[in-house]
Amino acid sequence: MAGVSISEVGITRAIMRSALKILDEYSSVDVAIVGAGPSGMTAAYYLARAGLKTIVLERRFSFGGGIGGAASHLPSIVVEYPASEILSEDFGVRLQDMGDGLFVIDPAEMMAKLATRAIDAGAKFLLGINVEDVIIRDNPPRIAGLAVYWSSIQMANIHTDPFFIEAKAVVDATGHDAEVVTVAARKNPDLGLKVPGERSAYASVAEDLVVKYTGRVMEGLYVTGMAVAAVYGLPRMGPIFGSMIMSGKRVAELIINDLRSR
Ligand code: 48H
Repeated sequence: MAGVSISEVGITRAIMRSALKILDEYSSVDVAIVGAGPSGMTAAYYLARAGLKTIVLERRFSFGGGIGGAASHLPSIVVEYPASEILSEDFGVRLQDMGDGLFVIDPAEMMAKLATRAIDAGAKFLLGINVEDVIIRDNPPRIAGLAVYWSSIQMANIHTDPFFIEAKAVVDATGHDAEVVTVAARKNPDLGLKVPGERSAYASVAEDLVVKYTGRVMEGLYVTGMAVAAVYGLPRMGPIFGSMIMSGKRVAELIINDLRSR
């Protein structure tokens, strides 16, 4: 092709120069969100829109978390008001009104639009990154960032030491296992953190409680989405996603408020 000089080393250098700059730039952020599921991506959009330097760290090579699997692989995601209005107005997602206050959305559209809006607002997504630990400070106890490594290394089950990302706020958006709060609790018993795990299904109650309990677990560490149910022993809701969106928005509002009032 005229004017294009392609060589193997040229391709490699383009990747290295760009990627190492990105890793350098994002080694210190305002907010590090762990998990690119519905709650994490919703939070990322509102945080980035508020001008906070926001990174989303996702173990898989794709975003969406549980959205793609939806309810037993059936191609319809259910949400209720007011998440329906937020998805329509802020994310441009198309909804079908099913009556009884329930709406359905195409899962692929929901995943794509949550991610697009978050990325366009300025959030940086890093895929294939596994978060394995937190950075801790004492006096007063505070979570100050994350220890991460490549998911491929985790899958190969070989050991390497991690690298670090410093953050003013860390968000556990890892879903059912609340992995960030769990590792912080296990490795630092003096923090007094507990992760009892979620309770059996009680959808109407769970939808409200997950949003209500969304927030700060300790200084520097916040929880959103299904991880809230694990951390506070709340019931699960099954395949309805309204509270994931509301929880993501709420955690963003709380962090924006906390970081601005510092
Ligand atoms: C990097 C990680 C790590 C790690 C996990 O499960 P998610 O979709 O999470 P939520 O809370 O946003 O949404 C929950 C929803 O999908 C759901 O499961 C519902 C509503 N269930 C109700 C019910 O009753 O069953 O996404 C979490 C994401 C995933 O993409 C993981 O790969 C990722 O986090 N992740 N990424 N490092 N240590 N742990």
